[in-house]
This record gives sequence, C-alpha cells and structure tokens, in this order.
Amino acid sequence: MTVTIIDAEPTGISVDLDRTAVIIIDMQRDFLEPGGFGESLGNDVSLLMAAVEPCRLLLRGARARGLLVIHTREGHRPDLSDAPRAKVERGAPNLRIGAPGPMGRILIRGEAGHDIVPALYPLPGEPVIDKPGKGAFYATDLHAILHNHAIENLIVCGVTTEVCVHTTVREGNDRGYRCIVPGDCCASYFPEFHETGLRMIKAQGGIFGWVSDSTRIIAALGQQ
Ligand code: TIU
Repeated sequence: MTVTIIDAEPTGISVDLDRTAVIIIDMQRDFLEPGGFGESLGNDVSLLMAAVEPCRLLLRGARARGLLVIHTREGHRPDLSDAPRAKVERGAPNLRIGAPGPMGRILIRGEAGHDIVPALYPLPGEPVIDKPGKGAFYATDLHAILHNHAIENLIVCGVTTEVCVHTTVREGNDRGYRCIVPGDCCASYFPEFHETGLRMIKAQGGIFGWVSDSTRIIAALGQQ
C-alpha cells in the first residue's frame, strides 16, 4: 500500500498508488494530427495537440512509479459489423465511419489514422482497449482488467473532454472507481466544452470525480 494525496478540486484526494491506473483515452492520429479525420471535419487540431506533452510527462511519471497504464482507441471492425447503423449513418457520406479518409478508412481498426500518436505510444505489455463506443467500459473488457489488478482509482486523460473522457468518467464513477481528471491532459475541439466539462465533473462536491492537472499529479507520484 502506497498512499499519497493528490491536490485536486473540489478537494484533495488520498489514493493508494498500488490501486491506481492511468487511462489514456483515444489519443489517435485521426483525432489529433494535421491532415487527419478531425481536421477534415473543419476542427482546429492544435487544440487537441496541446494535451500531448502534459500526457507524455504524466505517463513518464506513472510508468516510473509502476502504475498500471491503459490506452484506448475508438474504432470499428473493417466490415463495420460492430458499428451501429445510427452511428454509421451520421454526417456527410464521404466523412462517415468506414469511408476513405486522409489516413485510411475513418475509425477503422488497423488503419494508420486509428493508431495512437507516436509521443504516447503504448509500451509492450500495456493494455490497449479497442472500444466501439464513446465510453471505455461499454462493450470492452476494461472493467475485468481493472478488477483483476485490484484498481480503485482512475486517472483519466485524453480526448475529447466532453465526449469520450466524460463518458468514461461517468461509466467509471457508476462502477465505483474514484476518477481523477488532469485537465491539461484532456482537450476538446471546443474550448468552452472543455472548460464546462471539467466544471461538471467537480461540481456538487465532485459529482463525477476530481479535477487536477499533470503538475500536481506528478508531484503526488513522487511524494511518498
Ligand atoms: N474520442 C472521442 O472523444 N471521440 C469523438 O468522436 N469525439 C468528438 O469530440 N467528436
């Protein structure tokens, strides 16, 4: 047992690092890189790129401390058999899931754009969860992996704040995990959604969890 206190809002939180995992949500090339799917939708991907360096530093600290690190990727089977029609049919036909995009077929497993950005690439042995939905628990083995590692606390990073990070935090909170979100390790194409998304997590005494940042969490990792 290795207890440390992470400075956070609405309160500091005491966690056992031996029961704490870092989850990096969907830091995929198609969402983040210039020339990818996200940019082809008209988004400013530099907003998302801002989260890469804080995530890299947090990952380095977490790996050095021996925390379980888990990565997720949003995407579907090449035959789209796991993609609901309601999801596939959304948006302009040439920008739909499975359509040819600038980095391969959009949100299809195995395509270049579906892969994780080089700066945050998983190390051998770190679980990578391929998820068909926005939340990392839905239709995946994430809960089983966390349970088998006796994890109680999740540090949730990634993109986008109000979509896949938020959905995962809500799912995790309802499953009994304490969810801590380093705000600078998350990002959105919509800065106001990012800010409001973080405020929603920590409102009402921490209705979904806690909000901190990479600097304070890295400090806590070295504190014990
Ligand atoms: N990973 C994730 O958030 N998927 C999205 O589709 N996000 C958007 O904000 N579109």
